[in-house]
Amino acid sequence: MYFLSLCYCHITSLLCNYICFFIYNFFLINHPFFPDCIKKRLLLIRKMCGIFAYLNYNVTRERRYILEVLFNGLRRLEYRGYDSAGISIDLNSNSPLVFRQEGNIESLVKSVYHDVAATDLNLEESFSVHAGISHTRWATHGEPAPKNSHPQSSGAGNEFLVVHNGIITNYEVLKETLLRHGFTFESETDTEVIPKLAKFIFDNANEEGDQSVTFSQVVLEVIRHLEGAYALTFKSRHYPNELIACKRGSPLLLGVKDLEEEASAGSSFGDAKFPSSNGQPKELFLSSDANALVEHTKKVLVIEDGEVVHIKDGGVSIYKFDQAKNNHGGTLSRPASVQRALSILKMEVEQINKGKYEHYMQKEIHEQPESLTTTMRGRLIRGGSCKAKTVLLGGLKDHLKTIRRSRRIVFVGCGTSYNAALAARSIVEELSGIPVTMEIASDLVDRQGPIYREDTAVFVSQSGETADTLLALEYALENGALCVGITNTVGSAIARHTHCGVHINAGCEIGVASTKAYTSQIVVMAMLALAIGADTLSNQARREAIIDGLFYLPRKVKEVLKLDKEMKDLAKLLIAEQSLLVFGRGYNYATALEGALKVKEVALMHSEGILAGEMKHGPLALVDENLPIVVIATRDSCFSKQQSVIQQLHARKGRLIVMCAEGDKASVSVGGSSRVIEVPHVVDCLQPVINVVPLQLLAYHLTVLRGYNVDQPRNLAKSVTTQ
Ligand code: UD2
Ligand code: GLU
Ligand code: MG
Repeated sequence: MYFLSLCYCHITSLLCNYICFFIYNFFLINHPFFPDCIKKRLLLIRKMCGIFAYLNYNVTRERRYILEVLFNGLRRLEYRGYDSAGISIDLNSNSPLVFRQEGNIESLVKSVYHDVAATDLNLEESFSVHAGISHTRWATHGEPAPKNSHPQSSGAGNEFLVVHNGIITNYEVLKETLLRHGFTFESETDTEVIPKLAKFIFDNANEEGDQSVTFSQVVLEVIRHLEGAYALTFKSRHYPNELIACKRGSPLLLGVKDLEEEASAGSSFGDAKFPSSNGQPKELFLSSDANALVEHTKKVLVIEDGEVVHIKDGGVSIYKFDQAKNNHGGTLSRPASVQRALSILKMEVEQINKGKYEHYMQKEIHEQPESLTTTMRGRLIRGGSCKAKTVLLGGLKDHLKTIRRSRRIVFVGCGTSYNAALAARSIVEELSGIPVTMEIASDLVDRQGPIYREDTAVFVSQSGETADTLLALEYALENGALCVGITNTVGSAIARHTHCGVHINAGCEIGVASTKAYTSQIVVMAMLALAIGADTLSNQARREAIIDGLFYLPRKVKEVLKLDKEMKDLAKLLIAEQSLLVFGRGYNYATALEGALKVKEVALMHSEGILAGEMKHGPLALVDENLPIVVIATRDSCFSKQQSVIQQLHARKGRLIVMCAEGDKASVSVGGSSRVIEVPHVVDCLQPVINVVPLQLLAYHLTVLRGYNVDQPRNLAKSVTTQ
């Protein structure tokens, strides 16, 4: 009905608009025969930001407390996007207040308390039930400014308020239609059409005499018209103390804290009851990320695409949005609810605190001995004398035969994850005997490069939500390859859509520049090589040596972390430089790329990782007595070649910083002029795990000394969920 009425106004206006609208709404949204792959592709184009909502039910909370819960939620999510933020709480149940501010969360906090003081809003006023929503934005449509921040509103009186993570791809046609119906728009966002559409649908239902239309019915009708990717949370003056959450593409979780249960027994997996409206006091949370939930509760529901979650009277109902079913009826149909179970988060609050460290990146660099231990836990079998040393990757054991039979292994990733795969490439080739090719995810999709049924495609992503990698995964699935995921995030899109995979279990990584996830990824891929090669007798001794190496690796990483002070001193020397080159080869070509990437990402200094074998084919022209150059020359089959690279750079008066194995100082410093970083020696294929650590420390200290934001570098977000 609404769809038809929306269409009608277009027919009566511009024909071209009509055609456009028709194509979008009828074909893209409703037509069952529209190719799924195109629909899916649209869903993957999305941005990352944070949604956090808090609803207290039958438990008295002061306004100040509610505000602080929301602010803390946003602080936990700030790493996901940080150009502006906003919040909505109630003045009373019939009039929501909205606060929006550009800049980081602290500027929002400041402006809220400033406004509160200016308007004499009582912070001590308490509510036995209250629904608050908040948002941290990473702009896609419209500059960071208060008017473009979320919540976006249906207009005067804030009848409907929406916070949105993602992109609405058909917002232009929806906006035109709404404009024709007399709506005026204040922001440049795509999001603003959503609350306005909600009001339009709500008003129409009421005009038609359907006074009892529920909040979930309104939202189900709204999302029927939305194309693109989103996580959404709705709040409305017409439905006080209720919240609606839904998603397609972008992640969203519900957290439930049952206060009575907590007071009596404490909760274990067994009693994770689904919240019902039984009057028991509880607190409910919605969040883009488990990070912001874990301090409140571990009982969560990972909301799935197409689900609409309705929180009302302390109960939660879930409705399934069925895209194929179009609603042609005069009134909004009553949806049937579905049953879901809560699950328990395996995350501790300590994991998301900085502890004794000043920055998350610093903490994450220093916790690598522990994160690597966790990555390998239960997966390395180094049994007694009769037991062979082997690895066990639970997620792959049923697929190893297929992988061994594949003609080619294709590693797909972006940024740091690509570098990790590159670091593991040669050991996978060596132990599996299968050719390994490397693909940058976006480039594979751009080229539509050949992927065959006989290929094993391995998708590497810390967050498991990287849009480019997801698109490449979808492409490989369409082409029939066996798709393997390597990700740090259980339940992420890549973990769900791959045929099988390995969770790296590195623990939550909050610093935008990846550090501990990189080393854990390498270790997982080395274990992957060991698992694939496990059926070959000829390389058994080599495999056992690597397993021993893995076993000692955390200890060696602990040793290399002692270089912290030395790297800080080096950073002091380099603080004013414009540029830094890093030369590596073999196993450590990836280290050169990753070291340079870290410096670029956080210290905002130009830096390039160069394959040392390519030196004579161009980069040598840059060498002079000013440009600092790091050369990685640890012990492996390329060592003598790196010695000769050092000679040649020295001959051009290069300003060298050489990384070598302990005890090798004399063999790498020509004429005693270069600075030397000595690192512990480990088995060659694991050496990249050790070698990257001093470079991570260098990037970290350079950033701090140059006065830049370490954890939230300029223009970057933790998970790049946009193309
Ligand atoms: C699983 C459990 C772990 C513990 C262990 C006991 C999970 C997430 N892990 O760890 O908690 O109980 O068993 O032996 O419950 N997968 C993908 N794509 C990816 C990543 C993983 O499909 O990108 C699949 C994988 O094939 C497997 C499942 O997810 O079926 C869990 O993978 P994992 O690496 O966590 O498995 P495992 O055995 O180490
Ligand atoms: N597309 C929306 C905007 O630009 C939401 C962006 C986000 O995910 O933060 O306002
Ligand atoms: Mg990255």
